[in-house]
Amino acid sequence: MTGLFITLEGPEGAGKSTNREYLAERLRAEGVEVVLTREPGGTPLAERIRDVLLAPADEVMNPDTELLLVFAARAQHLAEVIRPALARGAVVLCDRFTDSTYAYQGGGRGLSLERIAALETFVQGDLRPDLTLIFDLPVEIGLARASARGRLDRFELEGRAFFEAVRNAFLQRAEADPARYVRIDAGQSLVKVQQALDTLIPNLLELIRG
Ligand code: T5A
Repeated sequence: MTGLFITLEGPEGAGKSTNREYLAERLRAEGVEVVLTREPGGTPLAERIRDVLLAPADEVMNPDTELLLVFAARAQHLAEVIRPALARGAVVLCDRFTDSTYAYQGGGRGLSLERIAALETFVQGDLRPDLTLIFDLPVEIGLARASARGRLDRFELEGRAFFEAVRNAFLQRAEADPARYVRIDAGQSLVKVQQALDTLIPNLLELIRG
């Protein structure tokens, strides 16, 4: 049995965590086993790597270090959580995955996409998400939502140009592969976003039940 791997992506404050819970509730109500997880993180060791990635620090993190830490956390997460869950037929709902690496380390930091792709294959083999929901919204709205929560993490301290590049990278990836990506207008009210998610549920159930 093989499960279904669904990732939720998008810039800061897009509502990925909020809507991950919503989707999980809707699928569980249909009797589906759902594993909720996130990146960077998802296991105790990967969460420690997350802390290193997100904590503001005086020493500037080299972009290659950042890239390797993201994939180190991912290797642990895949081995401990994602692959076992998929092997037993569960639906994995993951808040961020490798599209975030293409968007933040590729688009934001300007690292080579070929290098990211090489690490993607090294760490994941041929495993890719079955479906990716891109929660898209104007940068200023997302940053306002994120900063309303208080202290900013190391990424949230970046400037507007960084986040515009991140957003564009997500949109380009979505446009290049419409079979895998669904763009959700995350700048609308939460009720409207969740109405948009509701329309996806019948298709998701069809995919899950094969
Ligand atoms: N990263 C990650 C990389 O650089 N490379 C990688 O490969 C990976 C995997 C992780 C950071 O790591 C970077 C990217 C990130 O900077 P994170 O905390 O997981 O950080 O990600 P964030 O995007 O920063 O998480 P946020 O919590 O800010 O965003 P979410 O999850 O998209 O938003 P959410 O659901 O927490 O909502 C934020 C606030 O907005 C409200 C919510 O109630 C909440 O208060 N909200 C809405 N308000 C109005 N209307 C709506 N439609 C709303 N939806 C949510």
